[in-house]
Amino acid sequence: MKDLTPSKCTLDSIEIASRDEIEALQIKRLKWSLTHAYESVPHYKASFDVTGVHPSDLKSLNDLSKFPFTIKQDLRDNYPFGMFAVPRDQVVRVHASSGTTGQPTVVGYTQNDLKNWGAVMSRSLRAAGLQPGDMLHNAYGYGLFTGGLGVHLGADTLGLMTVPVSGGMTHRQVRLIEDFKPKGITVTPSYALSILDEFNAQRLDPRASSLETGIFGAEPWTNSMRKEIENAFDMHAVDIYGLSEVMGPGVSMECVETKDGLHIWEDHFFPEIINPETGALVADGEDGELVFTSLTKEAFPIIRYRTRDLTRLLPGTARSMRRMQKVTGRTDDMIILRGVNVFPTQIEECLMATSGLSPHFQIELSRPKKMDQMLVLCEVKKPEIDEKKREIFGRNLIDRIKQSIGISVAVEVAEAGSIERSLGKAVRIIDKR
Ligand code: DLL
Repeated sequence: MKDLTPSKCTLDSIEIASRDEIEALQIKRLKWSLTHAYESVPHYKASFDVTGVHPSDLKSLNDLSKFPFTIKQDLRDNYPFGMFAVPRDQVVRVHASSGTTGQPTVVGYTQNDLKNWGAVMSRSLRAAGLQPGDMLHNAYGYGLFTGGLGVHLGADTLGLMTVPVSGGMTHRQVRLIEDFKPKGITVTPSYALSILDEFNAQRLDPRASSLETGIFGAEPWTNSMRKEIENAFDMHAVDIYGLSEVMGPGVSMECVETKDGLHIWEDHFFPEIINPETGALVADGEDGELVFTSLTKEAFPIIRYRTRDLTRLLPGTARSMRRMQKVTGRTDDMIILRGVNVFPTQIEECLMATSGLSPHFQIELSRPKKMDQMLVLCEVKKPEIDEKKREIFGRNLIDRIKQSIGISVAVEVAEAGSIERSLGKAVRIIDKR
């Protein structure tokens, strides 16, 4: 793999500013953001008033913890445009969540918001080793989902040549990578695996492709998966995080030179970590739920939004801004199996460490005889593996899960290609309880 470390002189000065400078900017912007939300969004006025706080109570960054949280239900209750803080005619773009688990949530952007999104997203692409003039294959879905258009905006800002292929038609994805020879790819890690399968199906060597860096996010993935993808394509694999309520992709980004967690673009998004049960703030370095407050957003300011994503905050390394560790999972994806907390990423770790199995998997939960049971559905890596061998691989996985997570599960090892392939975010859990 080539060294893609960006030259320091290409970075925005704030990326390598002192902590004092960053915090001075944050407090100034935070005061503006709280006031803007309070004065322009009835929901925030009501929730601040009920809690007995006013934007003028914010004297230091620590005072933010006095302000009330915002949760997904608040956004649903204000569907579609009730949380917008500017007149409708200043909103130049909307995005929305899929709404598969209830009322969709709608977010909006002013012209200035798009400019800022383009700036943080462009920073993220540069952190992955891309430079103006490079070509990017963008396989995140275009549409209401923020992935495709968000990345595209950053790529335009940085000056990349973007191939806006979106998700799906995997055969064509491989064709375009072979013919156009992009340097970078933006895609969910699970869909990257489907593209990898297609390379193999077409008897093309993915390591010989032009790809040098891949920017993977929108779903949790492990360091074991990073190794798998890096080896398969002979390229760097870095993590990108974001959520539509806060902006979209580009809230935080891993740097290609360190790959040690994601630097949060703290000049636009202020992070906190709380205990998900009590809501109390926890110190940097401790695990908990990530909470974000936007510092510059005009159309859709968001105050202390509970992301439900679990991680911890760490000091800066490649950049001055704090890092968040790779997200382990969401509070709502946590499976409690006979008293043990389990995340799909832990199953992924075990699967990747078991030889003979492909990285595609799903988890089926059922409750026969009032006891929760977990069945891990996976498949062999290579075609034409006989049943006896499949049984051995399955047993190995059962043992590994028992040893490392401490739970007893059932495993079904199917033929290669049997597990449903992802075209975007993978569906990991099938809950039949
Ligand atoms: O997934 C935005 C995005 C697009 C991020 C492309 C990165 C790349 P939503 O659809 O609103 O937005 O989903 C947000 O996805 O709260 C996390 O649970 C999860 N998620 C996003 N990025 C990561 C990541 C986009 N790198 C939700 N690791 C978030 C783990 C992630 N989970």
